[in-house]
This record gives sequence, structure tokens and C-alpha cells, in this order.
Amino acid sequence: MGTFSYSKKIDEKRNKKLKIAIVISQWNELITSSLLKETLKTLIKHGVKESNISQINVPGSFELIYAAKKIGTLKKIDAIIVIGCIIKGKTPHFEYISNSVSLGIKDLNILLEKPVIFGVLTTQNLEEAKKRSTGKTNKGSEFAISAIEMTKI
Ligand code: DLZ
Repeated sequence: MGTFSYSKKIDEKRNKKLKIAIVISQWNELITSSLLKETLKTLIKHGVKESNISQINVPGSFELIYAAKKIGTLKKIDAIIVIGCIIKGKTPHFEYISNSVSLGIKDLNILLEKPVIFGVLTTQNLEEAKKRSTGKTNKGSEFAISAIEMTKI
């Protein structure tokens, strides 16, 4: 599994002004709510004001694309983080949804004038999803730091 470490100096003064939108899928809500919690904690720890973070819930990961596109047309948002969890099941849905979502978010990064961070877990089972959304391996912190860093470009 890949690792992520980011040790650049944190510019809290700068980050105070950032406006971040987070779009959260309600499918596998146990996982996405835990990812969201860690994302929020990390953004705030790095100086982003809670009042500058907006949250939009969508039914499933497929809907992340539309909601991110819509919020992305707002000038006052500096970065968007989409959070979802797609778990492999017995149907081919996993491939269809994960391919569509990753390509859809990639397209938004080309179309929109702001970064869209891909905070979607795609896992073989629930255990794997739990591992990536709890404790020290909670991926939410990576999503938050990626969003902050991308606003510098
Ligand atoms: C339908 C579906 C399935 C089978 N699995 C997931 C999943 O593991 N994770 C997820 O976020 N969403 C899933 N969905 C729902 C779709 O993303 C979407 O909400 C519906 O197909 C309605 O458009």
C-alpha cells in the first residue's frame, strides 16, 4: 500500500481564507462519515475556518460528479473534496461505478478552474474500507492536505 507524508510548513494565516466544499456520498455511510470527520479535523488543524467549509450530501458515489460540478461553478470555492466508498459486491456495479466516478472527477479537474480531490475509497470488502477510514490510516487527512496544497497552484 502507498504511503503519504507531507512535512511542508503549514501556513495557517493563508489557509484561514480558504473556502472548501466537501461532497459526501451516503452509501456506506459508516465509512464516509469517518472519512469526513478526519478530513474536517485535518482542515481545521491546518487553519481552515469551520465556517468556510461547506458540506453537501449526495445519495451515492455516482452522484458526486454532478454535485461537484455544480458547486465547482461557484467562484467563492477554492477546492472541492469528494468523499465516497465503493465496495466490491457480487454484481458488476463496482466496476461501472468506480470507473464512472474516477473518470467523472478526472474530467472535472480538466473542466473546472479549481481542484477536485478524489476522496473515494474503492475496496474489495468492508474490512478493507474500515482500515482506510479509521485510526492512523484514515485517508481523510490525505484528502484535506491534498486540497490545501492544490490551492497553491
Ligand atoms: C448502486 C450502488 C452500489 C451497488 N454500490 C455502491 C457503492 O458501493 N458505493 C456507492 O457510493 N454507491 C453505490 N451504489 C449507488 C450509486 O453510486 C448511485 O447512487 C445509484 O446508482 C443511483 O444513481
